[in-house]
Amino acid sequence: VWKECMRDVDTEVSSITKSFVNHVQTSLARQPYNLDNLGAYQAAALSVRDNLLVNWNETALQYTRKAPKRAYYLSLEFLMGRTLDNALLNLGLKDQYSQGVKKLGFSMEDILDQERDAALGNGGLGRLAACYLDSSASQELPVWGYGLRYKYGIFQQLISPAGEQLEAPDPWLDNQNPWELPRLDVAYEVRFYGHADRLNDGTPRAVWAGGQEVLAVAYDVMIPGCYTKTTNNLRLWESKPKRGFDLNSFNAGNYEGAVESSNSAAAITSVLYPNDHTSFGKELRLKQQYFWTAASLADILRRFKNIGKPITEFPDYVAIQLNDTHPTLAIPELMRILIDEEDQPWATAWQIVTNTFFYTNHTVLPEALEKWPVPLLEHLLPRHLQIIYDINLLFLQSVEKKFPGDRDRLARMSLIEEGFPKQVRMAYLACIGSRKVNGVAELHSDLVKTTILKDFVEFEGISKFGNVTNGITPRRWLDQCNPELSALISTTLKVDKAVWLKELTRLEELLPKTEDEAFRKEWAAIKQRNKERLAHHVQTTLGLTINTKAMFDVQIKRLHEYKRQTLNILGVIHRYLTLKNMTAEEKKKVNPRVVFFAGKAAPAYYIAKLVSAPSLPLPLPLYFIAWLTPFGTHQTIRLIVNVARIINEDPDTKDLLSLYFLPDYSVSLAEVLIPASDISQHISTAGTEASGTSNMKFCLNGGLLLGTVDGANIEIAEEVGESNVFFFGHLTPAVEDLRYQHTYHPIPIEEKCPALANVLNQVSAGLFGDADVYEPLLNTIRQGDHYLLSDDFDSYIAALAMVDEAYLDQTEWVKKSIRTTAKMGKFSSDRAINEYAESYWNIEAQRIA
Ligand code: 26Y
Repeated sequence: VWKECMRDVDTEVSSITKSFVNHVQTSLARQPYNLDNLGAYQAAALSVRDNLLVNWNETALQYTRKAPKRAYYLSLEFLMGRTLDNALLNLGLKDQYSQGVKKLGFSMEDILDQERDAALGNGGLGRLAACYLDSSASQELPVWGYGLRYKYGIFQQLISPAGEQLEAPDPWLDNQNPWELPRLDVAYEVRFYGHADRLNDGTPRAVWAGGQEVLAVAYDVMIPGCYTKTTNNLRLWESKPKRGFDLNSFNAGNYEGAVESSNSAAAITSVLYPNDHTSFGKELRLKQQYFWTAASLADILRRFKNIGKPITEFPDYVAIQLNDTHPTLAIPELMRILIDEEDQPWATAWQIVTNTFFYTNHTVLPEALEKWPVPLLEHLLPRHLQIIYDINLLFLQSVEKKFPGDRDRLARMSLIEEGFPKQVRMAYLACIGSRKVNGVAELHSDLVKTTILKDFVEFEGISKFGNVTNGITPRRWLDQCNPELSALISTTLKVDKAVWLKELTRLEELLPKTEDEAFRKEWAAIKQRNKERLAHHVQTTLGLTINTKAMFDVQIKRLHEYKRQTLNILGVIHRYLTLKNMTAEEKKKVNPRVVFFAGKAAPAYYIAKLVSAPSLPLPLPLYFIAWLTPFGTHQTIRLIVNVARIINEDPDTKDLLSLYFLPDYSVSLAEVLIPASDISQHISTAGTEASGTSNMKFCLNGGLLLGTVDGANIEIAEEVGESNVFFFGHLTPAVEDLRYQHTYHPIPIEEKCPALANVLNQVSAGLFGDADVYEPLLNTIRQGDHYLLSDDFDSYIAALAMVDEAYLDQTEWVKKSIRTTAKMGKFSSDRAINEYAESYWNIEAQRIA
């Protein structure tokens, strides 16, 4: 067969097999006859890459020739997942390749399964960046991503038999990565430390010299659009020592000293910080942020200069989107370049800067808002601190002008927060340095405007502040993860998926089909097969047998107090206790339920284990915080695992209720879980989840939503109709008052919510073992209860009961499911990215011929 394939080049499939065999023999230097699945994956990937490269080169060439305005998406996280399947689908080559590898004795499914996830992100913010790249390319928009090429992505999560989260490094680059192109010719020097001396020559210029210089080297990742030639670029920077090692120390016999600086340079991009929503003020993290923004800006500037326009026209050719405050140093960095290197007056420089940047806020939780200690900045980036102080001075002068004598306001709005140490408020810097500021769902954008940036709205005017509701790419989150549903939609709509995948509102044409019984049957059968696919996955990976006749109830997301996985597990215990008290007759009416959890908790000590970077002695409180944070969420995992152990073995209940914590949640696992869900939970305390995006993914796949009136849940309900979602809990305006009550007029939990008190007491009594371990977690609910579990528990249980009842009427349930999918058009990331392109960046689609 192999020889035959080499000869036959007439058909597309044959040319695929030919290129495959060619890569096996040349790129991999292996023999075709004893190739394993990993080798087959690599050969297939290299062959697909050849296709992408042609388009990628063509795209780059045309952008250079036409020099349109471009946008750059700066994100410390890109949670890409796997690439091969996505590339095949976007290129429209999946069937051909499947046939090709089959001819050679491989199965496409096995080959796809060999690929490791590129997991360079924590969660929502990183996956959003990945969806936006897919949409930019698919919409033919000239958008590049800039990020870091971490050697280790998000840690691998293992769960010990006792239910503890263990973290192992994720050395995702250990196998060769066929999707990146090392660009050793694209490199920039980045400086740290040293000293900054103002010239005091009547200009604002200064000279920054000395310190440490490291090299940023580019690695390019091709981003193919769906059914278009456009193939954009994601440029990831790797840090390298500027010189290999210090020859003097080496000659003096000091080997460790000789490699020290090279080690510390390499450490910069060694590992993704695994915390989202809790900022620690660590030096290495700040180094990452500067290293990445400096290299990206240098690269963007070089490209702009090739056009040959005056620097004042920079914002006519460049828009830069800041994905949260993580790249905010780009603002003082561009000021530094314009002033110190381009010799621009301050006002001109500030004009350019504030017309170039756009800032997206992704959270209003105080612990996630970045603040950098002034002493740390002064030490690491002395020139940038000067510039930040200058920006602040001029800014506060203008505030004083508008609100004369309002000293409180000046203190509130200052970029510098007083204290020990003083800290720079990065969200404020991002806000005043940008042209537009946006939140990620209607409610969240309103909260940004009325809480954390209220003073800035009053000062700068409301029109600077907007909303772009998040979106998800239907390519990965429907066509790729749920091929059967995708095929059914194409048949039903009587259009090729190439059409509706890019015009997602066409899903509305499914609506009349809710009344078509044969269609409903087919719809339900696909859901059932997806449940079986998940069960098969769990069986083969964990050896557990799952009841596929049950309702599948899923909560998958980072573990966080505010996301309230604890509420879910306490609800499960409540259900268990209720079942235990039922008669056999009563139990007959109960629909079986399987509850799935997955998600990673921020680890306590992780970075220290992976890198040993020199660290500036920080003030004690900062160290202290780093010791304290993640324990609650670790206890929640432990509780889930131990509850599962008891419940899944209880002969009285196990047919009606079972529970699984699937370890090592990832994009690839999500692709199996989401299409299998009947109901998914998005149950954050109102006002805390900025948007959520997995809620959109579940609904797009016909899963119903159980949630609070928070984030994008609200807009989903607006689209699909409130009768098709299960809402519960207090609303955002009530939260502040409730918290006040908890602090100043606490009501004992026995009185306030007896059902919850009973559940907590059973856990305390040791029903699930380890009673002592859970006590701190339970006490956060009994006292303080910052996330209002005791306020929402009763309505949560009521909502769960409504789900049960609705599920009994399968006809009506399937109708809800179809309606939900049909109304998800708004949540395509194509819509979102077009809003950014039109309302903010002012860029246009470029047809690549
Ligand atoms: C400062 C540092 C510790 C930090 C690192 C990562 C802070 C925050 C983050 C990540 C935040 C994040 O993922 N936010 C999520 O963004 C999604 C996309 O907009 C939203 O859907 C989701 O509600 C929000 O929590």
